[in-house]
Amino acid sequence: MKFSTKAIHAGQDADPATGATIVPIYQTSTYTQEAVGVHKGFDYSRTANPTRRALETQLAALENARFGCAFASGVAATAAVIGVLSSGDHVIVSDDLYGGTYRLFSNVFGRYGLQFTYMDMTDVDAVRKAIRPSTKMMWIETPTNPMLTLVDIKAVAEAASDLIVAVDNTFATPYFQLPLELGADVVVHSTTKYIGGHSDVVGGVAITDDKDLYEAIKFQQNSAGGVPGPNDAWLTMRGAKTLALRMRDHAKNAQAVAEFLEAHSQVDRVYYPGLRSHPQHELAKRQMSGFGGMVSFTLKGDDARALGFANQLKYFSLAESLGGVESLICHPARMTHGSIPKEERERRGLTDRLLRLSVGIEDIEDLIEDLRSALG
Ligand code: P1T
Repeated sequence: MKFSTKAIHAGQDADPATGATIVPIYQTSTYTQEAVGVHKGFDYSRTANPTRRALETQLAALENARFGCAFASGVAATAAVIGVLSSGDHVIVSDDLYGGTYRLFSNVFGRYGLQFTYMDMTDVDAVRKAIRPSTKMMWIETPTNPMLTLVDIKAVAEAASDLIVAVDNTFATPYFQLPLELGADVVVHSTTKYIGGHSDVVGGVAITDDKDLYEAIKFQQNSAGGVPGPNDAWLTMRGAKTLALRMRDHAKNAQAVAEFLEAHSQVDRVYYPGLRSHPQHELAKRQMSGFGGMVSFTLKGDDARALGFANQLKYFSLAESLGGVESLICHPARMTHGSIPKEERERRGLTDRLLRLSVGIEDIEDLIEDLRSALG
């Protein structure tokens, strides 16, 4: 099966009970058993629910994997993957990543004795040298949020050999990047973003083809219980059916926006892997089949100018999150990445002047006109 066929059919056979063509929302917490332990494979909805299972099957298929665990948010999925580790274990993490992931690692799991080293994972030799006897996992975000830096998944996976390699594939989506095929062991998504695609539901998923790792994540899912309800699972599954269509338009629009910004006299720097000026454009072409819908940039002038610009846009709403059909603009330093200390942020290039666009799938002429008039 090809990508969109899987998005529309994997896990989504007609309902065995009623013949409903579309997977029903099984709004139930529990299941009547014929006798103790005799049931149809479901006994309690934290453990398993048919609507959630359909979503898990659909999303695993999109990453060419067998197993998926859905969660109530992206950070809940991240927490479940980190939850397979034990106190004293060490994780190497790419040093530019979503602020909420940084906060979860440093301020929650750090207190439980897990150790995190944040580093520039574009330097694979340095990554190899940072491996200690206690290192158990590599955590890669690529492209990174918000600097759109790439990590060479294949090279890091080779350096990591017997470690667990986890990739947050939220920005690229499986439509443009398949980390498991490049040697990663587990993929995490905030399905709140492109997979759900309509900014109307929060969710996450962890996907793997490794049965033991799946069992360990599934144990976390059931034990810590951060599962999505059936309504949220259903909305996410509906959104994911059109992932390919949306991603093609997101990428086409983002390329046009990035090129427009790069050519504008008021713009200082543009970060988009699809630009020839992106330092890792060649890696992007090799590792991804498209460059995604996120564009970051700095304007000439100070941060007050950047904020003023953001407020003047008509179609780009000033909002956190990304990946919906509508365009958004965000000021990462004050919004999504505010939990990262300023010094560390700035070391990564995430200054107070940086703006991040989630380029939607509106007509590109309207988006460019909006940017042009706010820049003017
Ligand atoms: O928000 P949640 O569904 O819990 O997902 C967390 C998350 C994980 N990974 C990446 C790469 C993310 O970007 C996010 C969430 N990010 C935003 C809300 C944002 O605006 O960047």
